[in-house]
Amino acid sequence: MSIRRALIASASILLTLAPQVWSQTAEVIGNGIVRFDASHEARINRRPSIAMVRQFESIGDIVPSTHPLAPTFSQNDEGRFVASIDIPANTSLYGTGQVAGPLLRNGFVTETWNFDAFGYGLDAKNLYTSQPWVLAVREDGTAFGVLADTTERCEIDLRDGITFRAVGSEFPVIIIDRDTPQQVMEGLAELTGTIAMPPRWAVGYHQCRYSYNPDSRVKEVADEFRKRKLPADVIWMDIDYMDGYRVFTFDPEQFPDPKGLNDYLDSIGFSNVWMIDPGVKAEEGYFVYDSGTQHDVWTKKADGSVFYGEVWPGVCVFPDYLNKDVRTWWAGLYEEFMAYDIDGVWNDMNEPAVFNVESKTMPEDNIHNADPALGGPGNHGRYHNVYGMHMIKATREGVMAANPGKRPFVLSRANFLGGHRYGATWTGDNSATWEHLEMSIPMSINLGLSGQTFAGPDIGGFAYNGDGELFARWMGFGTLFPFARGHTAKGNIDKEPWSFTPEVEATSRRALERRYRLMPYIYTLFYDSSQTGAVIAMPTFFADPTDPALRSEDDSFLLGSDLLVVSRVTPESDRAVVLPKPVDGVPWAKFDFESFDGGRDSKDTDLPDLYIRPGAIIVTAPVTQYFGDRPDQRDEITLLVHLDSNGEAIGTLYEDAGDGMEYMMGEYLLSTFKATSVNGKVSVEVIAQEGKMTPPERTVKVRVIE
Ligand code: MIG
Repeated sequence: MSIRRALIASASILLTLAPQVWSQTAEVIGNGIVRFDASHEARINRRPSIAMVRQFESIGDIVPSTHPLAPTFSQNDEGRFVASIDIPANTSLYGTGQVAGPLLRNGFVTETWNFDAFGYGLDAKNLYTSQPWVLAVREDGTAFGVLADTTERCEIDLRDGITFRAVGSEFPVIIIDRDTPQQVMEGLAELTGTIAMPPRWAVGYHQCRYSYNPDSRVKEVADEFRKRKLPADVIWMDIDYMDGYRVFTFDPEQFPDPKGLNDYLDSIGFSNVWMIDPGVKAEEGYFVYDSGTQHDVWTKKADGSVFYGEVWPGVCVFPDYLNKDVRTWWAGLYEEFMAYDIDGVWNDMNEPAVFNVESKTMPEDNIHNADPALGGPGNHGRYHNVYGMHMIKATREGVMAANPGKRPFVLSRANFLGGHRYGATWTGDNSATWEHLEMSIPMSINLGLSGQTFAGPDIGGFAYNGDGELFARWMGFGTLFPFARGHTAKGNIDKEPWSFTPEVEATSRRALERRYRLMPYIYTLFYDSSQTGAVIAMPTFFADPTDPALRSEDDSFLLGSDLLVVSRVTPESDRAVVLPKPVDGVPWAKFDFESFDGGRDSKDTDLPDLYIRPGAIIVTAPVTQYFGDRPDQRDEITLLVHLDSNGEAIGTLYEDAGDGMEYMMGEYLLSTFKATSVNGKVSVEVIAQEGKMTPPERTVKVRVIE
């Protein structure tokens, strides 16, 4: 280990006092969770963790070599600090954040460096978010996770075991070793937190484009959804609503009355999300610039002067979100903004993207006046990957202060491990190609396996036009991702569900109706995730981690543990997909919503096949056009029941007001349904109920799936 030798050589005095101070350390910080440091000195000088919810203290040290996965630490020729973990044969690797290519990550090398990757390909090394984390599943289905706790640029090399090579100081490695991959993911949530429970509208379908403008076009699109009975909850305002791309302003010609627009949208059941970027136009007389200058919030260059970079508005300055006072200032800007009845905020370009430099971001020697709790002042290289994360932390605080008592919704393009605590994310500027359609499944799944489960792609693809077939297929399964939003780039053809053919519109409607029928189930998954860290869209192998045949299956995914979504990701739509094995002789059962719509659903081969797990009850409800349309889908529910080999099935339903924080005070209802078959007759009872909400009077239908 060359680092140890180097340190010994330069610190001979310590060597004579206590040579053992140089050996690796290992401390237990949770159930099955051990943190390793390269040395006692590295442990003492360790930088604060930004990924984790708190600085976990040791609850007992162990001898590192007694741990089967103990990393080896070293320093390489390029000066990077290296941590390597040997893995048992036939271990499957996942996670590593927002990565291009297939689900199974063995053999890949990626790097954590948030990057504005417009038009990225299958071989992209780094995209918009960074998650230095690997989920490893052993041959027998037991699992462990490895977290390299560094914010610096870090290579993740999965060609031979697991190796992290990071710029900057020695970082600790945290290993979570548990029985199942699900338990490892819950362990990651113990360290890095869970997603917050979103408002129910944000779990609906979102319609976006770059950009809907002027405001009359926004209304037109929203109206069209209602007229055509295409369920949707949210419409998005991209940058062209701003006055010359100045954040927190509105174009006086195109968006003269944002409140009026939002109120109109609200009257037809649409929530709204508006974009805010980090680049602030450097222009005297512009209130955000003047106020920021007065509060000295701009990120500085190495020489201490303000850093200027070009983005949409021209020459800009960039708030130093790593500083608490700056975050407070930024949060304060949302008070007036949200008062236009804005519901949600979209923070884009926060890698940060900078146009007029080769690196496409700030110089790495820029200086952030970071809080002591984050590690104190340091250069941009060190804080680059957490710049966007702290932007949305501040945005979220501002949104919450402006709309007290409401659940915030923030979407961010850049983020870091643990940043799922502050906002949802999407997979950036993908393309309207079959390759990207296919890749959108594993990319979203690996993001979820890296803590960011509230995620999804631009449905339909951002760059290029694509065609109706591609769009229909993408809507088919894309509407079943946790974050479901259609989007497209400027200059492209219209890409609303009705923009292609009547057939494409019909497929889109069926896909949207499926999401809204499944809304009680999906909303329950969000609740579970917010409580335990459970991943919402999981890889199919989570159904049976012991089955090697499922380990690289990435055309399908599990939406919660009870619903398998099998998509057709090639134009030929005939690719074979491996299904989970029957459970005690009972296969996963294919179902559709045929009985609800006279057979249209099942015959549409652009829609994914849906399967229910043996022993599961999936709670569905009649279609609504939006949240609040049919208050909260509580007056009628249909239980989809697939009995196991004992003739039983179980499912849960979480209900609350759909917004607000009262649910945290017990204002919710969590019901557990149990179905039992006796002499061929299936009966269902509520076997447990939790929460203070009064159970509603409602029709409960039961549909047995075989
Ligand atoms: O450089 O705001 O990824 O979703 O539509 C383009 C315009 C800036 C990039 C985002 C995209 C958004 C677009 N933005």
